[in-house]
Amino acid sequence: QQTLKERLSELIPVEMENVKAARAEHGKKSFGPVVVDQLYGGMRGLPALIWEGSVLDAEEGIRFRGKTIPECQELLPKAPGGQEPLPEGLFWLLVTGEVPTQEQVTALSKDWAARAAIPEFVQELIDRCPPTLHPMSQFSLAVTALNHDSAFAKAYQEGISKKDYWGPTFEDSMDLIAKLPNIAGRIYRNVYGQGKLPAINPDKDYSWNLANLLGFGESQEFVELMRLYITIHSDHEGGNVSAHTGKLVGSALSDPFLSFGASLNGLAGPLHGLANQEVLIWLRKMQSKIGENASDEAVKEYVWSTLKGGQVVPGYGHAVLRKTDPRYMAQREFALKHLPEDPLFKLVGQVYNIVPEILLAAGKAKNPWPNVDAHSGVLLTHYGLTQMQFYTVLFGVSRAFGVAAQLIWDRALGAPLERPKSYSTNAIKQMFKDK
Ligand code: FCX
Repeated sequence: QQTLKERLSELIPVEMENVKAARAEHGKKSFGPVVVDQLYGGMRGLPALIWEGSVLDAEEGIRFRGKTIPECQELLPKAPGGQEPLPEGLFWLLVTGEVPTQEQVTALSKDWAARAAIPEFVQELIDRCPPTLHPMSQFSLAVTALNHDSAFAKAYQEGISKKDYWGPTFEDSMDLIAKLPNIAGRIYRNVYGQGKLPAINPDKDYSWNLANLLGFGESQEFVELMRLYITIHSDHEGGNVSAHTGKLVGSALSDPFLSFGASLNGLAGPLHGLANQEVLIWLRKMQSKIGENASDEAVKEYVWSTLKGGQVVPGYGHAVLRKTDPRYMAQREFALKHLPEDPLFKLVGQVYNIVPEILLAAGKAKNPWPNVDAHSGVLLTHYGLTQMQFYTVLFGVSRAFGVAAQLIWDRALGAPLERPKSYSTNAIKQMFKDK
């Protein structure tokens, strides 16, 4: 049976030809005009990047290599007795565009377990962080420090040829993903005082090991949740802050650890990945203000008070999506199956029935529907992972899959340094003054 690296080495020359052909045929075609408002408006809708792993449709949501989330749930290999896809298979799909066999997925689990140890100085670095330092800052610090042993950085210093960049990038990407559970687990246990970190079990899958390091290895349902969670949070095409940052930094030939460390700093922002923490904080504040089992009227009033206070309703809206996020729906279905009576899940459902109408009435948000972050915290809370400040770390573990897959392809296809053009307001005024 072929390893991922062997399969990749076959696919790279084919894909190089594919890209060459696409550029020869379409290279000079136009997407249409770029207007000044797009420069001021966060580049919304500006076609600017190549991202192979996934493409987002505003109405339908994400597809990983052309496959919807329900299709991935159906097609990707599962753990014995499990129903959710193994993220190992999703990574294989993101990298190759192909669905792996059960054996190939098992081999990836073993490979990652073998690479999982983190250097002692990184352990010490994490241990020396004060528990008051946000888990995302600790996470980013530790990932950045892994650059110490980067195969790519070393090969570059030794004068590696451009055409071979992808090899050490692949090794670093595999190491990166493999080491994240040990980093996340260590941060969790340090900050929340949950005892000593257990060892990685080489006979178990990635999600089981992650769950176990966090102290939830005994809960089959939590392990299943992690499999689903990592799968749906892995990738969301290239323009979101964490994905784009990773690609951008990687374009300077910074190694995957430096690139993904930068991704994490973007994911840590409240309009992006930190929103899953913000949702839970917001729901808890709501409960303390209007009580549990509050009426629809009271919830409505609370939502309006958030908007009137000049704050966003966390977990709602999206820069690109215009319908309910299928990642929200996948989590809702998980909840309906495993925790239909959970009071906080019921509140999330109640909020879902109320918020979109209010956001529409308020008339600003282009998308009134919930995104992925509106649901994840409730599931984690249900199983006892109640420390909201840790939630974005799990998003970060997942997002490594998508960013790493693209970094490998960027180096394989010789993606150049990113350097878009910027203008000052005065330059724009000058440029268009007579037009
Ligand atoms: N609550 C209140 N106001 C909202 C809103 C919300 N949930 N969503 C958008 N708006 C407001 C914007 O703040 C903006 O107001 P302004 O004109 O005063 O600046 C206006 O509506 C237009 O914004 P819009 O074009 O719809 O949205 P953007 O593309 O600018 O921003 C995000 C998209 C996601 C940042 C925005 O919807 C938001 O702030 N949502 C809440 C935070 C959140 O859930 N983020 C997570 C997103 C994602 F899933 C992830 O990355 O994890």
